[in-house]
Amino acid sequence: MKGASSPKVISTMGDQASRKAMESDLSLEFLRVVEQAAIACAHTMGQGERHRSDQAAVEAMRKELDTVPISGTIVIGEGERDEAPMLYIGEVVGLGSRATDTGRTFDEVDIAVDPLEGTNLCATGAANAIAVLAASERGGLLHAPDLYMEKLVVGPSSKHLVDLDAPVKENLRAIARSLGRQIDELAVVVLDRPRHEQLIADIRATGARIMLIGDGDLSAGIAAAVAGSGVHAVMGTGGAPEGVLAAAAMRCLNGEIFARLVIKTPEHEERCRAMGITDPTRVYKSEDLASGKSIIFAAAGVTDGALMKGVRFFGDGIRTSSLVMQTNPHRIRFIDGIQVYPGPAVKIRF
Ligand code: VTB
Repeated sequence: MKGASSPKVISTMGDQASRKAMESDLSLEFLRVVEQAAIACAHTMGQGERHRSDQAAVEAMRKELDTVPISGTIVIGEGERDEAPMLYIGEVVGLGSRATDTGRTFDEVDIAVDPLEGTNLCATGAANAIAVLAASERGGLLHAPDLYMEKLVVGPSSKHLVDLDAPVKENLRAIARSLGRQIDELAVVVLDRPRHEQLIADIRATGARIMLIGDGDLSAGIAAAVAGSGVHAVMGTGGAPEGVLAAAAMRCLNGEIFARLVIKTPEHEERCRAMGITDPTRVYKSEDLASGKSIIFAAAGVTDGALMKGVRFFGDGIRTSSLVMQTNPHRIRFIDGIQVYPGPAVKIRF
């Protein structure tokens, strides 16, 4: 019988086939997913309504994801099933989530999303809000609980020289040495939060420069892993789910995140156990948080940032700036895209 009751066809070809799918140009499919999320919430920029901004990004991302030829499972999303109507943990997305009788097979892909990283940034029109998605073959992204996570993010030259438990001074000395500069020539990004008072004092005591940010340690982490961005490290405590997304980006950029969950109560412990995390004191690196053989990472700028411009509405269309990366084949693409409005006299600027 045709229709909604037909069984959906999901590939069970195993790891290798799933990785092959990841190596095909799924990355460009994910590009349009983050582009659409970025455009939707960019319409709300500066309106002072963070929830509306987030909702716009979530709805657009969910809708676009359903056109991607995968059987995707959200492993990091907007919350548990009872907390979030869309993009909740465990939700199946993509063409494979729809009943089909075509016999077409879809590969199984795990997906981590942050449809709007920096809801406040978008709501106030501040820099560095991005729409983000990471994907891997099944099982390749840690199912992180929505807790805080201590993080240290650095680029390729410093990654073998720092330690999450080393004093701030030692880490900054090592980073400066690896980059061939003085400590007071470094710029460290820290979320501007009371919990970082001591960390900020410790960094200041070394003479290193600090960029305090209101939100968005994920885009700061990406910047830290890219030479020429003016960011040399990210330090401090932020969200664990975004730590997994940062790890996926590090896998592509050859940077490193060192991370440890902040577990303060028995309830936190229980949440970790429920997600299969047995050693709560573990220091994770990017290979642990995003262990997949094939990783894809896609981000689109919502507001202007260090690596991507924000969404621009120019009358004849919409211009977006995105970063799409993958490990297999290892490729980084900075993409400047234009969605053109219909009309006979449309003008495109270089
Ligand atoms: C936010 C956000 C970050 O962590 O700070 C959040 O800006 C958690 O911190 O980008 P608060 O509860 O203090 O706001 C991030 O989402 C990601 O790490």
